[in-house]
Amino acid sequence: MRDATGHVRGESIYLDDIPVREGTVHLAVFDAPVAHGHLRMLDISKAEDAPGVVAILTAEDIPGQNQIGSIIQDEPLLADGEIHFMGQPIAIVAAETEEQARAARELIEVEIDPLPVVTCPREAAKNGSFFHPPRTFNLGNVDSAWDDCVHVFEGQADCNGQEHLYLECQGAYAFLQENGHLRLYSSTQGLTAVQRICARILGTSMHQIEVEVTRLGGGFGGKEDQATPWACMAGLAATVLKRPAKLILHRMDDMRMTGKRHPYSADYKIGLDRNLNILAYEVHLYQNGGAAADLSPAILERSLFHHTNSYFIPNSKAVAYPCRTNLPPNTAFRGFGGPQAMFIIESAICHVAESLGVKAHQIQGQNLLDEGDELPYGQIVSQGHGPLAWEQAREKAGIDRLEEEVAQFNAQNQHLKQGLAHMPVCFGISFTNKSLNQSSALIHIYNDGSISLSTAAVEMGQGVNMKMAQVAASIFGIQLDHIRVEPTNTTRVANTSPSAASSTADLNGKAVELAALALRDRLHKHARNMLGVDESIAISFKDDILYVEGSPSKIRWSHVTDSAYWARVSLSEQAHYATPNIHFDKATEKGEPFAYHVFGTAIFKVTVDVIRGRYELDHVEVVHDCGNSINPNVDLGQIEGGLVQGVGWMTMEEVVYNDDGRLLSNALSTYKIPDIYSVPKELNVHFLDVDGPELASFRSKAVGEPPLMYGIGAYFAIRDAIRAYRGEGAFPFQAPMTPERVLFGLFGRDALERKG
Ligand code: LUZ
Ligand code: MOS
Repeated sequence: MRDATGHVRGESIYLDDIPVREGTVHLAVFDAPVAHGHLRMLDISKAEDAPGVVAILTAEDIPGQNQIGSIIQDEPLLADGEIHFMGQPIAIVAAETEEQARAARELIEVEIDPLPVVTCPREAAKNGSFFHPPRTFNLGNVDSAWDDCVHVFEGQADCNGQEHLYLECQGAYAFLQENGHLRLYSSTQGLTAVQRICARILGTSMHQIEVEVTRLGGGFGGKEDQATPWACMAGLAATVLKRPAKLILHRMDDMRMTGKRHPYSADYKIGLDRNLNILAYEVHLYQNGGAAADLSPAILERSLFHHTNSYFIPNSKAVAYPCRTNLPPNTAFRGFGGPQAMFIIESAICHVAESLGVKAHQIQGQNLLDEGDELPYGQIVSQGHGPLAWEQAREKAGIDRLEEEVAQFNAQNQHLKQGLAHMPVCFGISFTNKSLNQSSALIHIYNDGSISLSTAAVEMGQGVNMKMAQVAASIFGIQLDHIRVEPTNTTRVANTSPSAASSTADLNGKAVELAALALRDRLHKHARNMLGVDESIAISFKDDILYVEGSPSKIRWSHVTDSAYWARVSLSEQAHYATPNIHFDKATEKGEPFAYHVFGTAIFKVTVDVIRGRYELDHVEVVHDCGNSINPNVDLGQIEGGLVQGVGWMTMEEVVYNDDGRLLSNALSTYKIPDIYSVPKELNVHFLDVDGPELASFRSKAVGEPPLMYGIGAYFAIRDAIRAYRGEGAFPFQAPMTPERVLFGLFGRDALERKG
C-alpha cells in the first residue's frame, strides 16, 4: 500500500491538514433546532456583534440558485422560510477563528411555527408523501403463483439506518484566485457534483470552479452527495467575503446534520412448494428517505434490483415507496439500498425455516441463482459463481463438524447458546444510472521516464490509487515507483462520476488501460526506430528494461522516453471509457443494467450470553469472488472491513431519533460502532479461484460494497442462538440485534418490560 507510510507517520494530507492562507475565515453552521415548521423570525444581530465575527450569511446572500438537489431539485442550501428536518442549515457564521464562529453561532435566535413531524416511512406513505411514484419490479406472475405453493408465510421486517462515521468529518476549504476563479478543496467522493452545484449556487459557470481532492479519511457513500453543501458554503463565503474560507464539521455537528443509511420497513409474503423451492415472493419496501430526495431514488432502485438477493425466484414482485419524512435526508451508504433488501428476503426465508422447523440453509442452498437464471429485472446470470462460493464456504468452514459442535455445546450449556447462519450475496456491478458508467484518465510521461497519472478516482482509503498505479505499471512494464497518482482535480479530469458503486477501480482502471496502451504503442514504435528494426521484431518492457525478441537489451525505459521527447513524440495521452452494452428501460423495468455480478458466501458461528444479552462472533468463513485480483492485500482489506461494517450495522449500531425528529444517538457515547474486539475471533477469507469478467479492469472484480452484506449473517446467527434457548415462537425481524433486542428475543419484550 503506497499510502501506508504516510498514514502511520501522520504525513498524509487530509483536508484539515492543508495549510491555511493568511486571512482565512472559519465557518460554523447554524442549523434548525426543530424538525418541521415555518421560519418566522431569524435574528442574527447579537451574533454579528460577537467577537471576531466577520459576517453571517443566509439564503439572501446566495448569488445564484439556492438549490443543491441533484436527482430532484428539492433541497435548499440554506433554509428559505421552511424547515424540514432538525439539523437543516439556516445560516453560516464566518469569524476570524473557529472558536469564535462556534461561539457566535449560539447567539443566533430563531422563531419557528411548528408543523407536524413525521419520522416513520409508513406514516409518510399513508399521507402519500413520496419523492416520486412507487416503482414495481415484476418477474413471472406472483398473483397466480400462490395457488401452487404448499407453504405461504407473511410478515414484516425492519432494518435501521447507519451512521457513516468516516474518520474524517465533512469539510471544505475555498479561496478565490484571479478573475473570480474559485479553488475548492472538498472532502468529496464526487468532484463534479461539487463543481456543478457550487456553480449553481454562485450563479457562475463550471469552468470558474476547480475542485481538488487528495484523499478522504473514509467516505462509505456519505460523501457521494453530502459533501456538496459544505463545499458550497465554503465557496459561497470565499466569494462573498473575498477571503479564504474553511469549514470542518465537528463530529456531533456532522452526525446531527447529515443523512445516513436509509431505514427500511417492509411487508413480505413468500411461497414455497413441498420441496422447499421458493416459487413466489412479494415485498413492499418503505424507504425512509428523510426530508429531501438526495440519492434516495437511485438507492430505492438498487433495493428493487437486489430484492431477491442470491436466489432464483420464478415469480416475484417488489413495490418500493420512496417516503419523505422529517429526518435529515438519508443518502448513499456502502451497498446503496441492496443490504436492506437482502436483510428483508433473508428474514422471509428465516421465517419459513423457523415455522417449518428446517434449517434456513436448506432453503437458501437449494434456491441459489445459477448460470442462465433470470433476475427480476430481466438480466440473465452469467459467470454465476453463487453455488460454487456456497459449496466452498461450507467446505472451508467444515460445516458438518461446526453443526455438531454447536448442537453439542447447546446441549451442554444453559446460559450460553451458539448459533449458525449462512449469508450468500449477489451484487450487481455498475451504476444503475447508466450515464455514470464512464470515466477518463490522463497520463503524462516526463522525459526522465517518470509518470503523472490522473483519473476521476478518489482515494478514500480503499486503495484505488495503488490499483491505478499497478494497472499503468503493468502495461508499461516498469517499476511502480515511476508513477505518481495525482490528487483528483476537475481541471485534469473533467466530468467525473462519483467514486462509488464499487466501480471506481473498474471504470478508471479501464480508462488508464486505454491511455497507457496508446502511449505504449507510441513508445514501442519509437524504440523500434532507435533499434533500427521493423514491426516483425517483438519488443517489450519488463522491469524498466527493453526486451528484444525476448532478450534483455541495454536500453532502459528512461532512455526511450527521453529519446522520444527529443524526437518530438507526444508523451501525453487522455482516454475515455464507457461500459459497453449495459442498458435499462424504466418503462418496463427490464434490461441488462450490470456489467457483471459479484458472488460470495459467509458462514457465521456466534455465542450468545443468555444472561447479559451479549454475543461474540466466534468464527466467520468467507468465500468471495474477486475474479483475478489486481491486489489481493487491498481486496482482503475491503472484504474484512466491509464485513465488520456490515456486522456493526446488523448488531450494534442503532440510529435513534425521537418523535420530534431529534437524533438521540448523537455521539460515540450513544452510538456504538464495531472496534477491534467486535472482529470475529476467527475470520478466514478465501478468494474463489475463477477468472473474472472482461468488463472488470484486468478481470479484477469490484470489491468495495459486496462484503458489507455478509454482515447480515451475524443477525441470523444470533437469532439462531436465541432460538436454541427459547425454542418455538416468533419474535420480530428487527435489526440491529442489539443486546437489548437479544434479551427481548430470549424472553419476550412484554415479559421483560413488565418484570422490569
Ligand atoms: N451510487 C450511485 C451508487 O449513484 N449509483 C449507484 O448505482 C450506486 N450503487 C452503489 C453505490 N453507490
Ligand atoms: Mo457509494 S454507497 O458512495 O458506493
